[in-house]
Amino acid sequence: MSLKNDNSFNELSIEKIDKRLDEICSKDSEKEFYKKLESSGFSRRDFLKWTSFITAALMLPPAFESRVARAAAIKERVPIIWLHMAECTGCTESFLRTQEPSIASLIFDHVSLTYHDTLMMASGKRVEEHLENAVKKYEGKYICVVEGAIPTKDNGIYLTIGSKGETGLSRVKRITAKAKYNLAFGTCSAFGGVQAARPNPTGAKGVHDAIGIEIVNVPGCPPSSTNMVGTLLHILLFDKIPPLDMFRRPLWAYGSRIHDYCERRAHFDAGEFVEEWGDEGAKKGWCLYKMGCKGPLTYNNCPRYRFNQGTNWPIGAGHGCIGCSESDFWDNMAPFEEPNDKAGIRIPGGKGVEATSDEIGTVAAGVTAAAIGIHAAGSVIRAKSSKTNEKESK
Ligand code: FSX
Ligand code: SF4
Ligand code: F3S
Repeated sequence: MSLKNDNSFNELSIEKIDKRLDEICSKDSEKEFYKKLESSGFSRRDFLKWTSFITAALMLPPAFESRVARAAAIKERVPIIWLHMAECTGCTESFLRTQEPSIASLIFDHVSLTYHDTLMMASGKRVEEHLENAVKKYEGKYICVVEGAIPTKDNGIYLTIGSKGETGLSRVKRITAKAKYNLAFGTCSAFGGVQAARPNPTGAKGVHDAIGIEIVNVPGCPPSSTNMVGTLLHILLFDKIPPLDMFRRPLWAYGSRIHDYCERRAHFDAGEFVEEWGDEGAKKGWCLYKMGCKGPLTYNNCPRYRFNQGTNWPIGAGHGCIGCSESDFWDNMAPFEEPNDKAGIRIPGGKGVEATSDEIGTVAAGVTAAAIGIHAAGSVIRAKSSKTNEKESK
């Protein structure tokens, strides 16, 4: 798989994209998709609104809206093989929204989900055969999505799948090796997630750490359907992966901190904090920093696009961010509801809103860096020089 990080486009590349879409998206597929939308209660207008939303989320110019719409209707020739490892299946639920399907979930339903451990009706030997046939038939062409962590201890024996008792470790190695693109959906397959929390008895790891392959990480426990569908649409459109940060996360989705777009940020800046669950500050929607919010350490677009068709997100619902899209969040970000300073968690400062995960991302991986200073009355980020910060962290 090519990991070339190049999202530049010009007229020539738009021409190329159109040609590619002509090749892979048939009129029948488009018709079928629009029928599916209508029967699920979505009008063309709803769909157009959604395509302009996802085009903007992907940071593409408006000229791409019609192309994104076509990519969404692709059915043939982009088979997806979706593997389940050690996890809770919340990622699948996040994109499916089974109770109230969204446009994003309909797209997943429409693309050729050739193999999906959870969603297939069949079971047992037939499913096993189906997987092997799909891998053979679409070798080098399919997108492999991995959900869940890979237990690696004792040769992966703590996760076995199917009648032959194949380990998850062996299966993920085998199936990703023959894919055109590999995507890790969810923090578990990206970084190990809850399964990898100390003492991690099964030696659970994310796919990259477990088998050393290049993979696009779309973390979050679970990730939003916007981030999963957006990443997929990017690959369908450009036939290459989107630009990534140092943790292999698409920059369009994970390029900014929760804290920088948080609706409670003005209260942080004004020094207005919730001090206790249910207090006046909580009722007024003040900042949750003192209740343990990890928004200043976490890279994700939740404040902008939210979950469940934009209905809400953790901080909107009154709880701090627990850093679920960061590596080892279960160990590094806990305790989740203690004031960060009391929990010994130090937040990077000095970089302000311009900080990128590449610059301070390792903090989230457990390396303590600069401290954030909160004045008794108001709060300001003390702009310490990075050199001082480095010293402090040692
Ligand atoms: Fe992990 Fe997916 Fe958390 Fe669950 O399965 S990212 S445990 S929400 O859903 O892998
Ligand atoms: Fe929002 Fe949390 Fe930052 Fe407060 S600390 S502004 S609640 S992200
Ligand atoms: Fe996760 Fe924080 Fe978003 S907990 S869902 S990254 S607000």
